[in-house]
Amino acid sequence: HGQDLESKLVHDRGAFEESFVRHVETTLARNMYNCDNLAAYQAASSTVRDALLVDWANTQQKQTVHNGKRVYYLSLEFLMGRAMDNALINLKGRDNAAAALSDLGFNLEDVLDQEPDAALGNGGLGRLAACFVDSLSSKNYSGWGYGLNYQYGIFKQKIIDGYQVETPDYWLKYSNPWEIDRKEIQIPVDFYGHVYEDYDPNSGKPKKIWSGGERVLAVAADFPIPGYNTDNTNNLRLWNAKPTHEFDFTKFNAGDYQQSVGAQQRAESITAVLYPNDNFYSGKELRLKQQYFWVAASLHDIVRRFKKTNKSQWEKFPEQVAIQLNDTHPTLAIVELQRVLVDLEGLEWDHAWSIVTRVFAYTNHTVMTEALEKWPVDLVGRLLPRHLEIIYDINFFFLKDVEHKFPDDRDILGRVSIIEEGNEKSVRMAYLAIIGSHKVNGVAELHSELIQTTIFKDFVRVFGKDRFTNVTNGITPRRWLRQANPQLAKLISEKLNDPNYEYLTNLGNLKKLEKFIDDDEFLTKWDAIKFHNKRRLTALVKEETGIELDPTVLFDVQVKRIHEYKRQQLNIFAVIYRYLRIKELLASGVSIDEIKLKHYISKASIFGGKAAPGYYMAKTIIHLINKVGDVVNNDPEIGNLLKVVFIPDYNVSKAEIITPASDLSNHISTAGTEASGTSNMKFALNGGLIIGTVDGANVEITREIGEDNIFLFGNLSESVEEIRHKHIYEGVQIPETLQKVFDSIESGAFGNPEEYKVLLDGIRYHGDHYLVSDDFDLFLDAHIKLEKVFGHHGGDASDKDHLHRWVKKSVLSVANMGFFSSDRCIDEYAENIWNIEPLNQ
Ligand code: 26Y
Repeated sequence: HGQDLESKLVHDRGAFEESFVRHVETTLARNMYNCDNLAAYQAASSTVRDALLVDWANTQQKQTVHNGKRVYYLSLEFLMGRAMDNALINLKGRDNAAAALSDLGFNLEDVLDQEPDAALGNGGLGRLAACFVDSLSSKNYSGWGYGLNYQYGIFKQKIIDGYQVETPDYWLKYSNPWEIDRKEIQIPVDFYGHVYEDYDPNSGKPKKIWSGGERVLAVAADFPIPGYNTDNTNNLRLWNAKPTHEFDFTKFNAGDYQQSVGAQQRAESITAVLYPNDNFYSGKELRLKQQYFWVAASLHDIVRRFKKTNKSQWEKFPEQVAIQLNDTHPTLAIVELQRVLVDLEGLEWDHAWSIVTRVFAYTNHTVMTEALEKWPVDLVGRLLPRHLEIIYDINFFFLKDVEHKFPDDRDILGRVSIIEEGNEKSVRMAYLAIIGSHKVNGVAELHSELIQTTIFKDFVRVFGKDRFTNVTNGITPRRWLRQANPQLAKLISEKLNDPNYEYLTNLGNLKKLEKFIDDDEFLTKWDAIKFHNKRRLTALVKEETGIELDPTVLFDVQVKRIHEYKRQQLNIFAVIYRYLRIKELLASGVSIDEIKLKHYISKASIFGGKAAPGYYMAKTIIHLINKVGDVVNNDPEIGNLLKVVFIPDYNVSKAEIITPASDLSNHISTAGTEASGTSNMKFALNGGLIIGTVDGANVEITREIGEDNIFLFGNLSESVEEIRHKHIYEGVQIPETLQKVFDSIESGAFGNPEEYKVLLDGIRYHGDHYLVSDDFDLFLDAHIKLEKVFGHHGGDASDKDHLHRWVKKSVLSVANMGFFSSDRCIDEYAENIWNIEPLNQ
């Protein structure tokens, strides 16, 4: 019966309309005469939600009966974006919903536009988790996500006078139709307190007891995750922190009622806000509290589910449960499981530890030391006294093994110890994660190689090469092709003779597009779709910034978190250089048309991304981009030859408009710093070409699509250390070209030069850690090369070869991006790390 209902709601126009009206009248308590787009979104999403819940309940039932192994993906960030379009696509109900809404007087696109982004993540790591849950469902795995239900996601970014201003993102202003409150699932989590020793009355052995000092309740909120072309609908469980019902009667009796209530209310602060740092560790107590709260609740939930069918047969635990740690943020889960098994379940230490290490696996996302978590021992001991003891014990047994293995190496013990000695002793979370896991993976080949030869090289000696592996990242083609670029997705489905879009779960099928590489009509259609998408972006830019772009010019895009290592400064310096050269040419009497013909093609440089609120250098870069935009865009001589745009508040739903509209995107990190990158995959999958360094997944993208179809430049990661060394000992050489740029900035061309002093000095006098000076001319050269190719593109129709040169590279990119589906990625994790198989539908 449930299945029928689901199918009707999504596939029967009348049933959709009926349900919509019912939700308007009952859920929203309004009537159809008083139903705006927002109300329409709420009624429509409630209808879709009702349909999802049927699949969701059936899936959970099926998985329980099957009683196979489940994977749990622990991530502090799930950057989901909007849910409704994705749900309609995955349920194959989009056309029906559009028709039904149209009958009722609404436009589907406008209704979809009402949904706030679920922005519970910072950037790549959080979006990866969102792609993974989509693939887990789509490929019929039993896999849950566990995270936190922040009331405030990543801040909203405003640009005021060219500066980033952060404002809170209160995304739950209206009730969230995708959230199923599980108020009955409440798990107590303790903090602080003390540890004492007692005797176990059963065994007569001594036993540690942790008596917590503060208790908070974790209350579950569930989000159904529909798969594409399958009924499989997994669960994303996000915890809310709530006060306990217990009351501090000592305080109450002392007459301090007000304070006692206040203390209870503070519980909710644990899940109030996502920390806005990306790739930067900042040791805040509340962040550690978030981590333990989430880890304790999730593990308790997992253990309870296991015990329901398996009682205390702990040997079976690793056969039933795989837990993936998304970076070190959930590393305390390793310690918590050891505590549950030893202190609460009474297992012997070694037996417990062998279970723990079979369950966990750890994904590393960075080699940069400033992003590695190192919690002060004092803080851990105060917040989690028993856990600190267990960490010391884990370390003790580990170091004993290491000593046994390398009796002659005096230094290795200090190097691999979980505890870093020094002024402030700290817990190296990455080391704890490696020691407590059976597999450790990086996220692209180059990155996985680098972690094994640099930050974790001692652990390769200790545990052997087999503990380390690579799983190259991927993205979900449902959202990042079908949803973001419906016209291209449709053209592909027609060309592949695949009316049901089966290629979206078999992305290797894209290869068949190569057959049409000389089909002029096809290439023209392809190009027209890019143009359509560029017009869509032009409208967004106009709306957000007031700037009018010409959609025929090259759209040169860099959107991602603002970070020195990602080198938005390299990009904006090159834009300034271009502007200065154009001005020189104009001053020497060369006409604008001649410049366009002989020197520079017309382009728009489009930037977007958030800076962590405390990251001064990143904020300076944002300011410079905006100031350059002010000057260039208002220069009456320049026209459409050059425009510079900063799109405020870059987020997932804006990415869905920006990505399909790019001709060229920048992935230009200093070699060896970007673990993988995933937006590079999104752009290439949408037919945008890449200008990039030999870093992260760019390397594998090049291998797949061919080096003729990507513009690579820059020093290689092997050379970076040596160059940095040279900078420090011999000084930094600023090339003439870059010097011109610095001179103009210092002349005040882009506002008060004082504001950019840290940025320029970091390069000139403080070692140019990110090799901007070394890669600048190489970057300019790469541009000259690629602009020759873009050149007459879309212009001179008589020059047939040239006309489609760019478009052919675009087609060849898309045709060879099949490898980068997150479905492939999840299959690799399932086979090599989790040891789980899909459930047959
Ligand atoms: C320590 C803590 C504050 C912290 C918080 C967030 C540390 C790191 C992060 C986020 C890291 C992140 O997003 N890393 C990115 O992960 C992507 C998915 O694997 C990679 O593609 C990308 O290269 C990497 O920078």
